[in-house]
Order: sequence, then C-alpha cells, then structure tokens
Amino acid sequence: MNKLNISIIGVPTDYGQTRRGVDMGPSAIRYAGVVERLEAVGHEVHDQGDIRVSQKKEGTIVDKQLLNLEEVIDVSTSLANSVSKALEQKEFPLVLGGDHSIAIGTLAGLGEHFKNLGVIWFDAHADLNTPETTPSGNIHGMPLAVSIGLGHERLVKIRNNVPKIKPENVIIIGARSVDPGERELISQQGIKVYTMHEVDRLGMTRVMEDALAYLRARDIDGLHLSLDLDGLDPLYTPGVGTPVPGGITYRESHLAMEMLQESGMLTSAEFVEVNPILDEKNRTADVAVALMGSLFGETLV
Ligand code: B3U
Ligand code: MN
Ligand code: MN
Repeated sequence: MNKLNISIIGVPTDYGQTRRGVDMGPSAIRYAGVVERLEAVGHEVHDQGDIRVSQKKEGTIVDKQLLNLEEVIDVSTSLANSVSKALEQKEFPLVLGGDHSIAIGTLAGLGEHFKNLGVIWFDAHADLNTPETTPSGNIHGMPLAVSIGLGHERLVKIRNNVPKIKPENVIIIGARSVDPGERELISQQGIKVYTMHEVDRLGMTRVMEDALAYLRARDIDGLHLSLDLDGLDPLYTPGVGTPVPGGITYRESHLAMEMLQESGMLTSAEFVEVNPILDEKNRTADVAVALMGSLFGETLV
C-alpha cells in the first residue's frame, strides 16, 4: 500500500436539499473515528477542519427549481478552493459531506488539476437533473449534470473551468431511482451506468473489474470516488435523506472499496449524505468510516 498524505475537508452544509441534519455529517464521521482509522493503516492524516458555511442569506430571490442557489454557490466556491489547495500541496483530498451538492465544489477543484479525470459515482440516484428536469428543486440531485457543464450558468462556471469532467469518464454504480430527464441525459451523453440490475446480474466483482478496465482504456489521469451513502441499502445506512430499498450490501460495498484500493488509481474521494438526525446510533457514519478503512488499505488479516 502506498502511504498517502490525506487532507480531510469537512463540508457541513444541508443547502442542497430540504431535510435538516445532513450538515452534521462531518462531525458524525469524525466522531466515528476517521482520523484514527486512516492513521492506523499508516497514512499521514491532516484534518483541515470544516469549510465555513454561512447562515441562510435573507432577501435572495427564491427559485423553486434551484433551492438555496446563492448558498450552494458560496459553499462550492470555498470547497473548490480548499480541494485545489490540497492538490497543490500534493495531498489526497478526502471530502466529508454534507449533502451531495458539495460534489459541485469538489469537482470544480479537481477539474483544475486533472484534464481527463475518471469519476466513480456510488449512488441510488443519478444526480443528473437540471433546473428544467428537477422534480424537487434540490441541487443535491444535480451535481453530475453541473460538472459535465449542464445546468445553471453560475454553478457550471464555478472557478471558470467548464466542464469539469467528461461525461464518458463517469461511471454510476448502484442506481435504482432515476428520473425521466436523467435517463435521457444518460443515453444522450454516453454516461456508463451499472444499475442494481447489473450489480445483481454480474456481481460486484465483475462490475468493478469492468468499470476499472473501462476507465483505464480511457487513459484517465486521476480517479475520483463520490460515494453517496444512500447507494447502500438502507438496512446498513439508515441515516440518509432519501433512502431507496434494494441497494448495495455492506459486503459488496466493501469489496468495491478494496478493489479500488488494489487498482492504485484513486486520487481523491468524498463521502456524502450522512444525516445523524435520521440515523440510528451513528451507524451510517460508522459504515462510512469502515468503507474508508477498506478504500485506504485496511486488510482483514
Ligand atoms: N432525483 C431526485 C431525488 C434525489 C436525488 N438525490 C437524492 N434524491 N438524494 C431529485 O430530487 O433530483
Ligand atoms: Mn447523490
Ligand atoms: Mn443519492
């Protein structure tokens, strides 16, 4: 295993959706022992603390298709800065959410340093909505669309580099709740998706082997993992805002993390949507930290 300098960046925001509590995700994950766990594997861990997330701005125009737009722009801009800074210092960014809207900032920061970044998106959802297709107005359902250059101009243009990633470098794993507009984008943009159907049919080993081989063949210069805890079955991760039954098991998700570790391809990661208020005794944060253990090289014997 390669010893890394890991930079932990907490993003205590709930502005990308409407259920309170997900802003406490970074605390819950720290409380579950992330720093100690990664140090025990042999990495150097620098916890940078949390990004500053301001109170809700009063008097801004409410756009029902883009809830909390100004606040999300603010958070994304500071996060992009921090991610970029970590990379300049040769650190491995490990971002803790917060809801999944934070991926807009993470990918804006990464997009500056990687010209052909691969992205593995573990999620029950596709997060490919735009202001035109969103059923909720929640920006946490839009970060992948924004990052390939589709959506509100001010979100797409954070840090000016548009787009941050190429749609054909994205692989979604675990999808089982996809909206009509998202389906259209998936086929139109050539995004690779392993839904739960493929996970069941092929097994996680094949899914990960195929996914990694596909990205290798695309000659990527970095690999980002964006892991939404709702990608797992709510049996294992009940503390998420939009649980969807029929998800990835505890064991399948660990296997996927171990295979990512073995590949030696990973250059950044984020874990999102841990909501301690909806959780049972911090179980979801515990699972998040256990997955990070596997991702960063813990072995069983
Ligand atoms: N696709 C729906 C629901 C959703 C997306 N992400 C989560 N839920 N966590 C939407 O609102 O865009
Ligand atoms: Mn998501
Ligand atoms: Mn999700």
